Amino acid sequence: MPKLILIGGILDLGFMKAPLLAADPRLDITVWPEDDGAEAEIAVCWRPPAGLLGTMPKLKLVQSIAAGVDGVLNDAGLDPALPVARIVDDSLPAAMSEFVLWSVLWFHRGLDQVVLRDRPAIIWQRPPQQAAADRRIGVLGLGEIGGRVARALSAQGFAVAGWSRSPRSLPGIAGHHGPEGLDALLAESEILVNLLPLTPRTRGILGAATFAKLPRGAAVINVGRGEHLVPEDLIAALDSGHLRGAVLDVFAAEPLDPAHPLWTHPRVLVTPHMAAIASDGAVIGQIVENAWRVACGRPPLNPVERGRGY
Ligand code: NDP
Ligand code: OXD
Repeated sequence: MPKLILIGGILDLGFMKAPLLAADPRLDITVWPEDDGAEAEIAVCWRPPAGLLGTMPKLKLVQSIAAGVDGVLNDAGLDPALPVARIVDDSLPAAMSEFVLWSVLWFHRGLDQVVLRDRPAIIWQRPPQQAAADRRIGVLGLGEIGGRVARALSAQGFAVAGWSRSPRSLPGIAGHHGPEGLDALLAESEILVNLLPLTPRTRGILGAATFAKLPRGAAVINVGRGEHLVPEDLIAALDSGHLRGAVLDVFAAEPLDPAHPLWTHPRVLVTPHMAAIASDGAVIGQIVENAWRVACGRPPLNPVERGRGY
């Protein structure tokens, strides 16, 4: 079996050793930093320290334990020809659809006005209500997860538009694509949901220029990556009244610094990167399957297209 090393930059992945060995006792597993990875052939990673993978000369596969691969692809020393695989699991779009639906309802039903942290507690006042069909939602990213979320919102009756890099045709979803398609989507989005992967093109996309193109009173839900958001631009847009509120699940540095102003902003809900968590069975199963594939010289499950960056 190929030598497998567990690497977590901000999280010790040593806890995965026992379930991996339970799934297949023949696996040869070490944990970074006790092992420096000089002999490792498969690196199983969550946000490895920058530059580390480039120091492991025998790697045949980099396996992300997450759906997002930004944390491994931003390693300048990574051989461009090295295969990278991610987790694709049906539990992710299902869980993400629940989380986004809840966040959308928070704004759509005006709960953000009823449960505001900066208002006196005892006020009997109904916020205005409108039909789901009249609520326009824009979803950035129509991939494995974003596409399913867009369809779940549409099935709930919302007017949904989506944005992707290449043209995507999803039943009931108004499709936009490419840089030239973004402004049209933003102009129509009362609630903007971000489910893009983090790449050089999407970093900082939730910033002042994007917010200015949203209708006044729009809300933002960020479940992609923290680096998509420019926090000071969000706070400025909220404080000016241009944006109504935000639900934020992901942050550039996690856990979010206790002193960060987003924690206490009255129009922001912070959640701890919980929107969608792949089942242990899927993560362990895909790692074991890919270890065998490497052993047999076969391509991995769920490979990432290195050239496009996601
Ligand atoms: P996919 O790779 O399947 O889909 C990505 C989508 O984004 C595709 O539709 C793609 O377009 C589009 N896209 C990529 N780059 C651009 C661009 N420059 N302009 C326009 N559209 C672009 O990703 P998933 O749906 O599986 O996951 C999305 C992200 O969700 C992950 O990368 C991760 O960051 C995040 N995530 C967050 C979780 C959480 O708990 N908060 C849990 C799981 C994932 P095209 O269709 O043309 O390829
Ligand atoms: C993922 C995540 O990418 O947990 O899977 O964010």
